[in-house]
Amino acid sequence: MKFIDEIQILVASGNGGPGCVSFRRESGVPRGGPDGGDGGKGGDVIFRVNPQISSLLDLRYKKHYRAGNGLPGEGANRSGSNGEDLVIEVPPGTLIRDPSGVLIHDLSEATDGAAPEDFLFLKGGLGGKGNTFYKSSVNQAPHVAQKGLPGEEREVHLELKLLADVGIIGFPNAGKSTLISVISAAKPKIADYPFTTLVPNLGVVKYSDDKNFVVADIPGLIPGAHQGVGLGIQFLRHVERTQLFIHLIDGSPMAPQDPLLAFDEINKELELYDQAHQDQEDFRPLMEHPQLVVISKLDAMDQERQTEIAESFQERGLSPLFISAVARTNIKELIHAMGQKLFGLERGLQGPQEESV
Ligand SMILES: Nc1nc2c(ncn2[C@@H]2O[C@H](COP(=O)(O)OP(=O)(O)OP(=O)(O)O)[C@@H](O)[C@H]2O)c(=O)[nH]1
Ligand SMILES: [Mg+2]
Repeated sequence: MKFIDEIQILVASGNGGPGCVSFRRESGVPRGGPDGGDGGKGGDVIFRVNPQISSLLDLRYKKHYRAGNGLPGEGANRSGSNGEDLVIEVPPGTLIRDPSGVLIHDLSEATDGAAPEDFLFLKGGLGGKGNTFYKSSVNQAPHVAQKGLPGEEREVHLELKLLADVGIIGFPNAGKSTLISVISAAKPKIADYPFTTLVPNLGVVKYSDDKNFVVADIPGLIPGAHQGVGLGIQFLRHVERTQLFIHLIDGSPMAPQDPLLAFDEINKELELYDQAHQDQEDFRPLMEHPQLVVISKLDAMDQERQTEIAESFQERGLSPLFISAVARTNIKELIHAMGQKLFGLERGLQGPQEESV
């Protein structure tokens, strides 16, 4: 199954209704004056954030979305009804782009946490004037009325970036899904072969009584990912807006490559991805995200191997955290470290109270 997080649709605002040509007909009044009403206004196209929606899935069944047309004006100076607005509901974090990729509007949450306001994208066409409008001292019986103005039609590309705080990145099989399954209620598929995860999984991690954060487990990355090799590339976009990466590296002796080499290869991919996307106006370089370096599968390595791995990273000035998701070793410590990175600033850099973890 493909994860639908991007979709292209055609949206159109409604046409204005035509004005009406009509004359009063009353008994005893042989030639009544003009009484044609105005046409109704076409409906607008509005994008609205609905926090209950978490994907663009619901929009995939239809390609064309049209607001209602304004109805024609009628006699007796009755205006036509306005066309119904088209309200397209999207999940928070949806970006609206034109088909060439230029950002039209960002429906992320407002910075104060409030839901973003409705985005009026296309206005409906104005209704035409009825012939009453054209009555003047020189033309008492105008036989003209205005056509309504046409609505607008635009192709738009909707894109959803998952709103996760933390992204777990690493090679396939590193244990990313296993980790998210022990720190959150997420229940992703876990298996002993690469590319088990085909779509991102989101999990909410409880940090303290009043603080949670969202972690995203994405499909594994491999060299060449930035050029589309493997699966991971299309999902790097999802972690672009996270504030923190867990860089997870398989430390077990069965790992296909040396942990430090694996670490470097993934970072190289991030760098190449950044180079390829640097011209995009709203892009946040992946290499600017702080990383917590985490070595997985501690239960499967002996002390000697652990020391070796630790030393190789220390030569780079890095002190990775060793965890075992299976044995639940250092999991609390990892959650604590994530929370400190995420909320440390808010708490004046003092970090959380020990007992709140
Ligand atoms: N011994 C041990 N095995 C682990 C641990 N964590 C994960 N594994 C195993 O490693 C394998 C891969 O785990 P996943 O969680 O599916 O790995 P992933 O990184 O999500 O893999 P992809 O989705 O393919 O990218 C599975 O066989 C897990 O049981 C751990 O802490 N200890
Ligand atoms: Mg996985």
